[in-house]
Amino acid sequence: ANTFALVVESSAKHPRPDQQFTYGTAGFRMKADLLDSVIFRVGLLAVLRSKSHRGKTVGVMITASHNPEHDNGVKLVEPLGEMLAQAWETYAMDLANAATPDALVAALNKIIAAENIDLAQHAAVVVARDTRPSGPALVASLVDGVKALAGVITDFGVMTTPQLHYVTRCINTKGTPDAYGEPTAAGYYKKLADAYLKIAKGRKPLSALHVDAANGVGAPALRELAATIGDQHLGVVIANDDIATRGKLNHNCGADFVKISQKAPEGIDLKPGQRWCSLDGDADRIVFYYADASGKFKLLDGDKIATLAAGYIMSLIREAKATHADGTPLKVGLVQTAYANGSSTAYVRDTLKVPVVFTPTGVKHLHHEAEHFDVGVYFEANGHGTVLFSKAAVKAFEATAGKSESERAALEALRTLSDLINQTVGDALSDMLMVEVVLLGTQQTLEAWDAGYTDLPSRQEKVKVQNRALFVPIKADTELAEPAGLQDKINEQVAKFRKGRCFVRPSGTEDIVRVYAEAETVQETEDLAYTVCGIVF
Ligand code: NG1
Ligand code: ZN
Repeated sequence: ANTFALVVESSAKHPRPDQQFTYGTAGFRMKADLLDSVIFRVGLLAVLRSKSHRGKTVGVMITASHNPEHDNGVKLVEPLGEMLAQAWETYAMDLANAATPDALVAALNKIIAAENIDLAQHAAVVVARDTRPSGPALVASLVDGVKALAGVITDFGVMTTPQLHYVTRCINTKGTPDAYGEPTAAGYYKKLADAYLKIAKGRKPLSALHVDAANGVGAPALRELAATIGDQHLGVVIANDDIATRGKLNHNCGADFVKISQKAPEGIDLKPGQRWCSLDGDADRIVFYYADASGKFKLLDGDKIATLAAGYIMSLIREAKATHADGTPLKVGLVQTAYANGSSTAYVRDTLKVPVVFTPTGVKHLHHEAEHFDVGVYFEANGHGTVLFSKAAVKAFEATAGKSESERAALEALRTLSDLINQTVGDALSDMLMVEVVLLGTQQTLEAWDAGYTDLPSRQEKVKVQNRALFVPIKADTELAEPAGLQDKINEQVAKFRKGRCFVRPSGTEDIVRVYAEAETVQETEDLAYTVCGIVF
């Protein structure tokens, strides 16, 4: 019998539009109505990936994050919650772009041969989706794909992206020394709440935190989390929590809107003295903000979160006198991208005295680099990031005895932080609690947190071009190798501005080219950004 008879039969129900698909910085992402065939084929790939991991469970998240509601997307998650291995991105594209049934079967056979896959091996897949109206039909396409290769699939319904990463890791580590928690949404809330309460109990609560949930999955998730924690220990007021009305998701609200437009979500009354934050559409990004005494909007973005976390954790390590067993210091490092504000980089290097490493855009790159440290703090300026603790660091926190009360308290705080902070992926809810814990510990206002350094004015623009594939970024996205000569023209402009910095790169999630500029003043920054947009266009 033909092994792939069911694949061929099912794939006919998911016809492929005449279009080239790319697995970019955030998986496959585009208009939702183009995704049916792609997601069916991702179902096939997920089964093969599970088989190649000897039956370990693989995760699939259906979301387009901060992008418009009519978009959707899909990302694969490895068994321990990491992002998909590079080679498999190519396989994903081979499958998605196979133009005929024969080509599809050939692409499957190629993967099976290259990865030495035993088709008789059991396969398990878990899926979750955000609140987009296109989600349920796409989950059905995925189920068809998984079943066409005889895999078993569990649907977790609506979840945040980090929750799906969490349950995937929990399932695969259950009953082992590396067990990560209960593989359910309730288990997730309990894990975060327990860790948060260990630190927050007995501390003077901060004022209420207003949360713009982008009218997305973060709203119900945060409500559950806050209920698990209890409002005597965490006062949250949720705004933009309408997930029922079409067209509201991410619309003039959410972390991306706030970061790019550098203003509060529309329709929100931001009063001086209030504490605010915004999540994005799948709750893996968060940015904070407030209005200063004069009412001016002030943003605390991913760079600010990273410096807050790095500074606090370093002070705890110092206090705890935690080192490796042989007495060598724990290596703390920070990972940024070209979008990090120049002032933040200078602050980390010169004031915090923490090494900074740069990677290309996209969290998979940052995550990978952060793993090289004992405490690796990584954040994109847009608010996506987390803190990774190496096994050696966790061991040091557990093995260090602590000679005084303050040493023991610092060690306990470090252990708790490693539970509170999502180790699989950037997580807005976990990051929110991390920030709260730091601010609780130091009883800081958002204003005091912001005082560490002053952002250089910055500006991000989008330029629609004929073919963005012609733009080839190099040097961690800070320069273009192609089109020939373009980088020289950009450099020529940058040289004219005080503290000027500008780079251009093709987006991995939208059909545009991004232009980022920084300079001494707002006016100069705008001039630089617009001049370079003109050159690119
Ligand atoms: P693209 O569209 O490739 O710039 C955006 C973000 C990335 C990352 C991905 C995934 C910026 C400038 N870019 O990628 O950092 O978060 O989306 O969501 O914020
Ligand atoms: Zn997101």
